Amino acid sequence: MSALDERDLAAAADLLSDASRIAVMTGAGISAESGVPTFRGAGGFWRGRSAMDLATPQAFNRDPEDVWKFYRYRIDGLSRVEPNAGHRALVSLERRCERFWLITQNVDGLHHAAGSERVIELHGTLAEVRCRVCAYRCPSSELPDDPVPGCPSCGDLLRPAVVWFGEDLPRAALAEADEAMAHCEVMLVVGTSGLVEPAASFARWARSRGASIVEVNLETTPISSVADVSVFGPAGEVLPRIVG
Ligand code: BJW
Ligand code: ZN
Repeated sequence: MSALDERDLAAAADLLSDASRIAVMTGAGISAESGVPTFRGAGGFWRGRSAMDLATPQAFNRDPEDVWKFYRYRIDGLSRVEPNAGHRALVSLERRCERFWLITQNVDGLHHAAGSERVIELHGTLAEVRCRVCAYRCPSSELPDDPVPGCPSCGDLLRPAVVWFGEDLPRAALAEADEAMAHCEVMLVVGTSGLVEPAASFARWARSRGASIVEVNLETTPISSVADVSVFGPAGEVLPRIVG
């Protein structure tokens, strides 16, 4: 890994320290240093198959047992991972801001585990499961052991409480994200490939409403083209240096 660019770090730190209304959006990259695999790139495979092919309602309807094996593996894995310095830096940022929004695409619960108070979970959570049909929901820790768990309320199938491709995002989360983009002075975008909509468009929307954009990633992404500053480096090293 090459050294961090000190000028980019200073520019990002200046933008953040001058702002009191900050929105942060995180993706899988912030949890990579905790050992949670990302979706795209070398880490995005499970038993040789793309995670993307399993994260669809079509895959679940076709073979729920197969999709449950993948999600049980991930739910079980979460008991062994912990937040890293990147998650913790965002807790400090929340404490010092007048207004703060933490929007995450992640379903791993690590922002909550780090101590972030209000987290807007755009793509749901692995901490809960829900019925495919009725309103039944319960913690994943109460998931029955069956290969294809059934709903105790209506008898249909339980599924992870995450958002798959082609599904709508939670309405309340989208409304809060919209409020964040309308009111933030700076939007900090961390560890996302910027390929999955609608989250991929948030930085552009925030910029069109007057916000400055700071990006933290290992590499250039589509978000880099709208960012005022892109800092290239691991979030666990960069965030503690730029949030003060
Ligand atoms: C580091 C690092 C380190 C690594 N430090 N950085 C408009 C146009 C075209 C298509 C659409 C559109 N609107 C909607 C769509 C369809 C679709 C979509 O976006 N498709 C595109 C792929 C083309 N979107 C949807 O279907 C969404 N629903 C929706 O919009 O409903 C209305 C609608 C439907 C259909 C048509 C039109 C409207 C739902 C999206 C749900 C996404 N769900 C998933 C799975 C969640 C459950 C699970 O976990 O299993 O969410 S997919 C997956 O991707 C997951 C992630 O949250 C999401 C984003 O991934 P992320 O976080 O960016 O991770 P990676 O792996 O891609 O990138 C990691 C990054 O970190 C990289 O850049 C690394 O460099 C970096 N990195 N280590 C810093 N240490
Ligand atoms: Zn049900």
